[in-house]
Amino acid sequence: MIEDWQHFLLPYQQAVNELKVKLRGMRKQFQDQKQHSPIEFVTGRVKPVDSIKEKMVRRHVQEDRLERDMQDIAGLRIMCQFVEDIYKVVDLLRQRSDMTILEERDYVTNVKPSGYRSYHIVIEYPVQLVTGEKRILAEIQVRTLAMNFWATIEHSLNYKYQGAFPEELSARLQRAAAAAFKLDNEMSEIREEIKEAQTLFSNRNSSGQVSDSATSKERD
Ligand code: 0O2
Ligand code: 0O2
Repeated sequence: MIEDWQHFLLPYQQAVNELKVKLRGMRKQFQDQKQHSPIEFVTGRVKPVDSIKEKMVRRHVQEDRLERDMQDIAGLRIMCQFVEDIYKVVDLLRQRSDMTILEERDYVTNVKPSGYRSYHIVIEYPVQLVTGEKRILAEIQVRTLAMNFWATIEHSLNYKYQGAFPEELSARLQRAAAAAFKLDNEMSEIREEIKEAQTLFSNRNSSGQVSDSATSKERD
């Protein structure tokens, strides 16, 4: 029995904190180069203990297998503007020497029956502890803003209905997923135009001619 969950989760919290800094640093570097960043923003969390326990029961994970069999105790999310950016981010992650990719699940191309889309990467990440190095698993979900919008809404509805959606709601969620897919396609079509406009805007910003946008603090 894990008695001290706080102790168990400490390396995971450290990994999430470190990875958030590193992934947000990638965005900063693109901005510094006055280039379009394939990363729009990054979030991360350690799975709450109650969710870990619930998933252990649902997936029949024994406690002695928890560290290996539950891959998303440390979870990071990378949001992108365009579908193409997702694959750019995945390539960038593949090139890094500070993490090892163990698995990739492409739900962007292979959409889940629910309508869920995202690119999932499971990594092994070394955390430096005072007791030595510990290699933990973490899951990085890479998705567009539209995919994130849909997944966030669907996830909260799932809490309410435990996956058993009324038929009407289920049909609406399917239509919403299709609309998000269409939005991503439309944005991809005008991607070069948007990127050019954004580069122009950020150049003017950095030379101080135009005031900061309302959301930039949040994203940086
Ligand atoms: P809930 O109920 O899940 O919405 P910061 O101050 O920005 O450095 P902070 O305050 O920890 O750090 O927040 P951050 O990193 O911006 O975002 C935390 C949120 O990210 C969580 O919300 C999760 O919703 C979401 N999140 C990020 N990655 C994952 C993931 O891999 N899986 C899941 N399930 N969620 C993720 P809350 O606040 O924990 O609450
Ligand atoms: P959380 O923290 O509540 O998000 P499984 O868990 O059985 O679906 P597996 O093999 O563990 O499958 O991993 P998978 O499918 O690669 O990724 C699971 C995670 O992807 C989920 O975490 C969700 O964050 C996300 N996800 C997968 N399918 C859906 C979906 O249909 N809708 C939404 N909104 N998110 C989905 P958890 O475990 O649910 O935890």
